[in-house]
Amino acid sequence: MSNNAFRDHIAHDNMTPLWEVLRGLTPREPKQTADPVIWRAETIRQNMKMACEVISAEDAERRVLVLENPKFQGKSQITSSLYAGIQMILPGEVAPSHRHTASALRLILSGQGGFTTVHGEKVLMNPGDFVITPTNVFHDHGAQGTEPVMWLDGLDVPVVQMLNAGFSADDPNLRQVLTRPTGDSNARFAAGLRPVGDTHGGPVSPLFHYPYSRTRAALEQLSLVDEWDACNGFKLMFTNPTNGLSPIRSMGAFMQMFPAGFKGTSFRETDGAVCCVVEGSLRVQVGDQTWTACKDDVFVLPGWAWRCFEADEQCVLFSFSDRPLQEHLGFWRSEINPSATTTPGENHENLSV
Ligand code: 1HN
Repeated sequence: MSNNAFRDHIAHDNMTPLWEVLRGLTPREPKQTADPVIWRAETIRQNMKMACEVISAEDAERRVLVLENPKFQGKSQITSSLYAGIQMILPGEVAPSHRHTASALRLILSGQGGFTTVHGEKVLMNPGDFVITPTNVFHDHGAQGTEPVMWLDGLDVPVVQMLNAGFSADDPNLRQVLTRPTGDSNARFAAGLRPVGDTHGGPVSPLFHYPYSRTRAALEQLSLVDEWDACNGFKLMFTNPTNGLSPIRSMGAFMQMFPAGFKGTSFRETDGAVCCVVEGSLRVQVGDQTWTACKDDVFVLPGWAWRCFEADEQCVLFSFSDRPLQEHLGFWRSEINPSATTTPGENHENLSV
């Protein structure tokens, strides 16, 4: 019997020969599944302006433009494991309260007066702030100032879909009933203290608002004292204060600073990342693409694609990825490009990490 005839024969029994698919199942190294793509701030703003004419936040439930990777058309994915979108809310609008299994993280891009209510606590959001909505907690958004408020959303939707573990529910109230005063979680958990007897410490962070003023000050201090990393400049990750891990276990979020004149070493990491420029501008080389990314531009660094950063002026960059998930599973790897031109000392140091 020929190989083909054999394959067809056992297909009727829902079986298939492993020897025909083995290499595909265990590739020698990760294949690039996502394209390196950039969404320019101006395009985002123009399309969002039109979206505001087309639908209200309440009718849309969430007025969001999904950033879809061309490699995942129709799938609402920006990488194989991440969802990203840009959300806008106009003064006085309500994005109704709901909850779902997928966790969300947000980077506020523009506008004063935006707020989100998470688990009964209202949080005011300013540009540069990092806010999370942990798994399965009610959340609604609004804008109480005079300006539209826009932010970048990141969710672990593709992971939840892959595991088929998703639930969702609408809140009977359009807006949540406030059960805790604004600032409560920050007072309890952001001062290097935590209430004695507190039962947090599980996978969900009790802290869900990380103001940019603090993030910026931390980066500034790092840059005054430390040597910069040859690939990533000065890079911080957001943490859950009760365990030092990522506030969302499936996604990590980072803020990094590249000093003016930074010329980075080429490297790659297995986690695909979504990046957004918060301050300044950055020259990015990734795969076969080269961009100068400016404020509020959003771009994708596909997992295991070579990337390299250069900054003529100081740049602050936000990013999120599935790194904590990969690290938890023991999958995460990084590598410096062996053909990268670095000073011998730098290269040696980084390879030994
Ligand atoms: C969601 O609930 C929000 O709450 C934003 O702001 C984006 C994308 C997919 C599924 C749920 C939000 C979302 C989302």
